[in-house]
Amino acid sequence: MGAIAVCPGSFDPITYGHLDIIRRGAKVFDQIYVVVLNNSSKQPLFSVEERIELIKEVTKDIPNVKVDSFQGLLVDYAKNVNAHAIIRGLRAVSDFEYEMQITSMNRVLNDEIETFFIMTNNQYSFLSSSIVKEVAKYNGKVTELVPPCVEKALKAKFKE
Ligand code: COD
Repeated sequence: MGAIAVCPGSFDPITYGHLDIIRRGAKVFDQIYVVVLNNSSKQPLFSVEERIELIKEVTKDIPNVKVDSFQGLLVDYAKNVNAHAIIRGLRAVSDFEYEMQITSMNRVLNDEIETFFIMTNNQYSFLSSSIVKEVAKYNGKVTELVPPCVEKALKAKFKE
């Protein structure tokens, strides 16, 4: 059995920043589960189903990626799929405090699963789903920030 990692997030919606972390993770681990979870401090724009469809579309060329969703704790999901690791991306120093908090909490909940951080690609260091939604909401161009199907979905969402 190879090494299995879970790449968790809100992915509301998936951006080129997320995709870069998934692609790089998929080169190191044998199997990656990209899982949409609920972040209780965020109010999502896209439904879980919509987010899953977009992630599936943009990762369809990566054979060792599976896309899923889960209602509950990340560590419980990780255990369900026999994962050895959690992958998270790090952008600026501002990510660090939050990441350290959830990593420590996850370790208290299950100390057998290790969290690995992948440093953002410089090109995407400023990029977040929130910034993309803000730009798209006011009709700004997001072509360099998200894959074409996500850009289309954002346009449709803000027309509603
Ligand atoms: N470059 C590099 N990495 C990036 C970029 C970028 N431009 N953009 C985003 N990322 C990384 C983020 O750092 C993160 O690692 C990942 O991509 C996903 O980001 P988001 O913003 O979509 O997801 P989050 O941070 O909202 O996800 C939080 C979870 C949903 C994973 C968390 O709330 C969770 O685990 N919820 C389930 C309940 C639980 O178990 N809670 C934890 C107990 S404390």
